[in-house]
Amino acid sequence: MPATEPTKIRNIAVAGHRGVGKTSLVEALLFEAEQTNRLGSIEQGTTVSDWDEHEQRRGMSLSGSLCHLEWKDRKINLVDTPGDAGFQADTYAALRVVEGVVLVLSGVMGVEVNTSRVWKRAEEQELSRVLFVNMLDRERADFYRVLEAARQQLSDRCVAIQLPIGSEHELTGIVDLLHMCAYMDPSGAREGGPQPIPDSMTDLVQEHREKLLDAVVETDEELMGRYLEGEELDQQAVADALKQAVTRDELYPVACGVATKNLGTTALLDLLVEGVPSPAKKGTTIEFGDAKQAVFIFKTIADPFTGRISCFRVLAGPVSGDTTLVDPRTHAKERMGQVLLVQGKDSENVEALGIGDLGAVAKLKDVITGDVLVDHEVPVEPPHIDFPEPVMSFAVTPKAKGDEEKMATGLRRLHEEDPTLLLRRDPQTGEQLLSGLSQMQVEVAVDRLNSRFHVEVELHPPRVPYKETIRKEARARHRYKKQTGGRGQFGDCAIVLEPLPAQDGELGYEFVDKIVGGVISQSYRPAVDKGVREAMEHGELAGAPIQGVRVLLVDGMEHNVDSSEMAFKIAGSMAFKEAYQQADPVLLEPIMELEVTVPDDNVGAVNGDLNSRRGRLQGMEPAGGMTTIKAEVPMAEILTYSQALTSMTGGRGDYSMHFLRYEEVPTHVAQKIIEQTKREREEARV
Ligand SMILES: Nc1nc2c(ncn2[C@@H]2O[C@H](COP(=O)(O)OP(=O)(O)OP(=O)(O)O)[C@@H](O)[C@H]2O)c(=O)[nH]1
Ligand SMILES: [Mg+2]
Repeated sequence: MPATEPTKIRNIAVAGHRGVGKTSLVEALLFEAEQTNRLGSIEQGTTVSDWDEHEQRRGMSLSGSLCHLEWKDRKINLVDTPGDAGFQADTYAALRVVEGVVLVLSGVMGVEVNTSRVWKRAEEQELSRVLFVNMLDRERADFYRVLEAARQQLSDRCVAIQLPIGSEHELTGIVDLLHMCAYMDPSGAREGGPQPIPDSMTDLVQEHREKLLDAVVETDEELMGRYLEGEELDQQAVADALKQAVTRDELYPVACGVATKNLGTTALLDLLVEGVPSPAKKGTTIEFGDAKQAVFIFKTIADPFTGRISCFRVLAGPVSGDTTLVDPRTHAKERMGQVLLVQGKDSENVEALGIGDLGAVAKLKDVITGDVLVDHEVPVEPPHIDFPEPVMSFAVTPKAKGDEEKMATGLRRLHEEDPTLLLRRDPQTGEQLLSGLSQMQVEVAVDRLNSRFHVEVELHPPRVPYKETIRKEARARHRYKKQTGGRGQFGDCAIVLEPLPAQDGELGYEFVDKIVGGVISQSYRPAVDKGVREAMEHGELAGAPIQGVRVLLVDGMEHNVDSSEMAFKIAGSMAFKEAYQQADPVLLEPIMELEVTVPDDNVGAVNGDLNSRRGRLQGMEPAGGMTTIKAEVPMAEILTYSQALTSMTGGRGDYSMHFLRYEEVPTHVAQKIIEQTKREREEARV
């Protein structure tokens, strides 16, 4: 099979909030395009893209999944991405290898937190966007309400390109406003050909067809002229202008349907082919110098049996099997043994993949997600994917003694799959800490350790990543001196600490050399900085790292025989500790942005509970019998929220949270943490 021409490829990420039907939609698209023979379901664990046993057990996507289909002589690559906040690494990576995004929304819930997050990312990457309002068969679903919400909250350039016929359980089909035809509900079978638009829809269709035409011609002057002169615009001219507008991010068509019934897939596939740019048209921003062959690795699967599988996008090519490429990051040669076409968990060998295509390769040696491989070493800067920082840490221990190494190896492999999952040793307590974006992400990692690497581990209560900072200026001088027998030690420095305001929400550190007259030699000054940095790793209050400090080195003294870097490092460290105590040190805690969706009846109880967790209510949005509550809550108070929410709502509530910023811990709470740290330190000492 020859490589597909870039003009004939469409690369699409299917993204959106948790549980809006992305995987079901991908399943329906594959089925409609006759790539599969039956429509799998989440409930039965039979979808192509949620193939992992943990995904099937939990009924949700946990990682990105690559699929492909053919439609009207075009190859459409689909990356089904997870909607849950804990698994966003794959979503963000997928957005680097596509030209377009199908943003799926629930017809009941409309624009949700992750809808907006994905939108923002897509905007940053200048990706073409199509919205798909799903679940229109559900009670309280309302296409027009969701369309309005998208126009208000995402962009007023969102415009309906399809309309539902009927609503909720009386939904019978959809209208394609571009081709002016209808598709009737196939109830899970293949969709069948276009039908005439039912008479009952005439007025609505006319109104929205006009809005669509207005929006399209507004982006095309020539077409606008013809339109204003009253010319009947032909189908092709409108479709062409629409595609240009979508390519330039000037228009966001809003499609609709019911994924689980396979309703709306024909019109959506047509739209992806006609309305979304190919790699030839939009291309990639990832650098590959003058390489003739180049690939970008956007996903790694750590399989204990087949070894590592790396999913890639071809930047320059074609790239065929048996090619050797080089990774400029490691300078290692990497053999692309067999190039694979991926369909969920299945793959088949292909001779070659052309520019813009997505595929995979097994058993590369040292390649990680984010690497660019090239045919000869060119100085390329691999793109920065900007993965979210892990925010939650749990201590982990293997259940069986002696499994430490096995646990660490397994977790390292899982980190290759998901860069937001980190294992590190707490230098203070010696514990192994597993950090991630959410409790569920860490729990899934534990499940996978067991099923794939056969290590059973225990998770201990998560630790809150406190920080410390100062509120006022302070000065201290320390002399470190040992001058008895043999070579002595002498270092003396005076430093001033000042609060350093956060930049872009990040607290930093600055060291400023203010020495005049050479009272300390140039060569010893960096040692003071080093000593200060060491002291800042563990603050006095809770052993947390200190940030948001500017240190001025203002004075000091040296001894022409006994001074050394070591002596100045110790002097710097001691001076810092002394000054720190006088600088009004305070404890900072992470604040999470929480979004809880609960049945209307539970709103009172949930709000009351959030209040007792020091939560601050930011807003409430009722939609279709459920209310979404937005609040800011300290991470420390919400570490074990899932059980509480389940018991308050009888299992009908759902929540997601993201790290927002650091804030000062209120005094009465801080006091308890400081005392607790003190006790732990004393216990550690005995
Ligand atoms: N009634 C109805 N249910 C749907 C529809 N689409 C999906 N569902 C159901 O909604 C649930 C979630 O569907 P998924 O396809 O897993 O949603 P997702 O967006 O992939 O979820 P995550 O990957 O976990 O973010 C499943 O129970 C589906 O059967 C729809 O159009 N109508
Ligand atoms: Mg999914």
